[in-house]
Amino acid sequence: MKKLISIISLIICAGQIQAEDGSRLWLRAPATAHAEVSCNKQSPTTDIALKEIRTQWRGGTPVLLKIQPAGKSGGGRLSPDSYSIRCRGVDDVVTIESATEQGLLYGAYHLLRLQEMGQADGQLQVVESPRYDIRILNHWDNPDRSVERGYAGISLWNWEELPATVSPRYEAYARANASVGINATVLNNVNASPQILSAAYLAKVKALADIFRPYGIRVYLSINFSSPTELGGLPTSDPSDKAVRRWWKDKAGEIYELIPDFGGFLVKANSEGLPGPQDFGRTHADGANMIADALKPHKGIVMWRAFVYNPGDEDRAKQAYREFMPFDGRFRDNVIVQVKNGPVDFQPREPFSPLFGAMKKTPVMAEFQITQEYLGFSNHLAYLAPMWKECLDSDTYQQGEGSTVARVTDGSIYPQKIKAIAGVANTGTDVNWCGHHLAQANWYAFGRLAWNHQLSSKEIADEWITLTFKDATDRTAADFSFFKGELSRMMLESREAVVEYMMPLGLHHLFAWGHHYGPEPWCDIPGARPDWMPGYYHKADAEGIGFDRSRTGSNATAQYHARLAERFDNPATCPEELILWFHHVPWDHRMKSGNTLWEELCHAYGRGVVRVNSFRTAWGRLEKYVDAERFVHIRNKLKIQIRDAVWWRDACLLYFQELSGRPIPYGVEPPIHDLKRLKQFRLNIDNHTNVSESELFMK
Ligand code: GCW
Repeated sequence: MKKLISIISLIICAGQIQAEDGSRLWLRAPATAHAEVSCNKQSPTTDIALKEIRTQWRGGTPVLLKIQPAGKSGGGRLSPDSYSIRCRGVDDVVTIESATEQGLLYGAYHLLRLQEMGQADGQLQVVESPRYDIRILNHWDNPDRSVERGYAGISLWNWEELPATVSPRYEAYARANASVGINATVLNNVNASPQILSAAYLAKVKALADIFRPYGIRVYLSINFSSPTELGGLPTSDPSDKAVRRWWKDKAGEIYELIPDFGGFLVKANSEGLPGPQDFGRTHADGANMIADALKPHKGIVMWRAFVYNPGDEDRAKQAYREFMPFDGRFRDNVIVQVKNGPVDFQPREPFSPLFGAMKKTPVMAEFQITQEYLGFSNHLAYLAPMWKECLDSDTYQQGEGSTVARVTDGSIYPQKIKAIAGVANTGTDVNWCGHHLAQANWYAFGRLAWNHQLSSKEIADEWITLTFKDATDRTAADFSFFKGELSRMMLESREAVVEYMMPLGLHHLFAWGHHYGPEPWCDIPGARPDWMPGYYHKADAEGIGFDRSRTGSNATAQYHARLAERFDNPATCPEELILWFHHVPWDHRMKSGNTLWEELCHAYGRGVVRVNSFRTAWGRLEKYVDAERFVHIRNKLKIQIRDAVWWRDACLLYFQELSGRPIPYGVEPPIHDLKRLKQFRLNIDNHTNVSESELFMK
């Protein structure tokens, strides 16, 4: 009998224990509550909100969800996603109000988040409205389920099985997004296959859109500009051709038949070999406007990317501005220009793109990269909120002081009809969604910043850590606060650490040929595009290092507002963290610290490695505060990160030392590698997705 009882209790326990595999993301509250909750409207979206609260709210007080017609909320134009949460105290009901069901759902997630943070007791007085109307993920997912620059398995979208079979992950994805305020998704790669617009694929897209809709997530697609030819069989895809225009109109009509709330198209055109209007002697505006016209009757929009650069140009960093500024004000009102945060390409540190604020008559949106193409894939800890905030908080000065990138894109300064922000997703089929448990924080942070760019990186990290780890083991509050403090410090320092061991002081694009993981500052492939070679960017020689973009060089500085141009132009006033972005600096140049540039560079590389080592030590101390599964996973990732940081430091310092001819200063750990061997070393990268143990340290 005794034996039987213990077997039964074992079974019951086993049923309750959830694997700490990261699959639950930040949504870990037990769904065991039976809260009293009601709503004055019934719909699939309010049903979700009701269920979330009913099963998770443990506050004791009943919750009331109330649709409150717009206008009664007072004040200027409120986003339809706005909501309020009110409660006067323990004896009062909690009331969540919004003009829309969507707003109620956001309010529900907010209330549950407060509960998990221990902030939902007593009085509540919350009013929320998002800064951007469109908070969108860009998936670089291909029809064959490979993911360009994806490091977390293959694509979530199982195109082959769709539309007949739908994975439960689709809904889990929608829920995770809704819980952080993300309300839109581009399903496929900007390097788009024309196939995505075929009837067969549109049926699959519709299946996903139907699942996402109740969570308030609209679907968008990336399109290939040559689709009229490639898919439609037309002899041309020239935007001024009548049949081409007709084709796009019909295609839009077909899509909206299936998906009435379809969002629109994202377009990469005349960039990196993709087709575009310039192939027919037309302009970006001609191309974007033609597509905008096709979408207009359905209220769809075009997000036209400004990521363009031609081989052989003197300075890649100048090209987007040069190509797009002449078209300011010449786009239809349902077009928004999507600009990467920096002028080159998602490097660990770049100045903001000069297009922000400069395009005054065209809505502009920022594109951030959540997936870590240039920051160690899903192997390195790199919490990216500080990087995105650095961009959002940068002052463009275009309309006087305080014209930050955030404010010139969120409608505070320019009367933009479309207000949007995009992040290139880091999700895939890995059980933990993002490859690295700690990379989930970047998905979370993108959503939170897209909602409110004034949140601090620390606030977001603390929230995410609490939601993701608080209930992981049986710990006291003091223990958890220690854990949170340590992990939050690691996360907040991590992006700077990556900058230091990869590309400090404004260096950029020192990556190896064939992958963007490891260093190859020496790489020079005969016949390859010069602007794909590290030497194009670092320009290191016996005199010094760095790209002269000042007025004595490429004059990229002139693309910024005069106040910044002046600051960037002068090595004495240029922020040192960007000095090699804007200047070719002699090795013996005196830095503010008193070190020469060479010494400063060495110290930065050295510091990067020291920091990552300190992360490992800190994490080691946290073992008893966290479940074994995630502890080990993160510890192993940190091991890889240290190996790579040392590899970066050694490759860069040893190579640049050949040119500088100066010793590694005292206080910097001397390289452990041999340059000749590093140059011969080829990383065995399996489809760019999984960099496991390399032979780097093998004899
Ligand atoms: O960062 C570069 C990537 C390409 C990418 C391109 C882009 C989707 O290396 O893989 O292509 O940018 O943003 O279009």
